[in-house]
Amino acid sequence: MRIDVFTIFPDLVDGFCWFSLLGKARLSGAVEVRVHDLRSLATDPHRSVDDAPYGGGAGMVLRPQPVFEAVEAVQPPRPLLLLGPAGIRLDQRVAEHLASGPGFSLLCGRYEGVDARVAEHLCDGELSIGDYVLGGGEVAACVVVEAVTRLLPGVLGNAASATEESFGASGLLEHPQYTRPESYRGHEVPAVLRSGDHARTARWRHAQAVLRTAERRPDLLEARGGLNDEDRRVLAEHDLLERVERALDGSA
Ligand code: JCQ
Repeated sequence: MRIDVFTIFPDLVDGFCWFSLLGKARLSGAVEVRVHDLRSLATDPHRSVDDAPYGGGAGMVLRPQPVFEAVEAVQPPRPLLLLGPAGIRLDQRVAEHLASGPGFSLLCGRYEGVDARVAEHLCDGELSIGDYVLGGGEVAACVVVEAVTRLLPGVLGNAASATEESFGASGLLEHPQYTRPESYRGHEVPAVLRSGDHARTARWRHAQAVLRTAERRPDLLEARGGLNDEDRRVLAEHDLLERVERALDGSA
């Protein structure tokens, strides 16, 4: 997979993408991240990329010329997506969709915005990472690259971890995880996890995942069609069915 990023802070995005899992994915060839400096195609002596808005108002707007020419010089993989709060929201489904193709490109907006002709006549869509405003799209680009890359074949050490986790096939939040020691400051690891009974452990984890989702993200449980027979069975086994039903009633 190839991902191209257009930004006025290329070192920020490229640097982030060399860390941890992402850096390893680049070294292994699972992903090729190409970061391009929008300023490199600014032609005026001051290499400016922004200008005052027509119609007046505060702040500056990213000019179309450096953006169009930077993109045209590279012919990056499509879709080319503008990052900004007006875009469609990134979620796991969108990340999976992007991970399923051969590549895509990201354009980082900045200032009070980007000349509207860029979104209209150069980009293929707009992508948001959430309902808040950032100073620029760079951090959002890092989020998108990381969320997509970890889904690529061969990137996660454990092939199961991408599907077993939150928002995987189950549509549930993850069950709680514990590691050593058995007792920390008087707080014990649940006995079932130390019992060696793998079937009972799996049912307890399932019950915990449903409980967490019901109490913290009832909207996710609703979206997967509420509780099924197996959910009810493992919840009843652990005396959690009434607590989960109360949580779901309270959220309706
Ligand atoms: C991304 N959620 C918020 C800031 C204008 C395209 O125009 C702009 C882009 C930005 C940067 O992106 C975000 C963002 N997802 O703020 C202002």
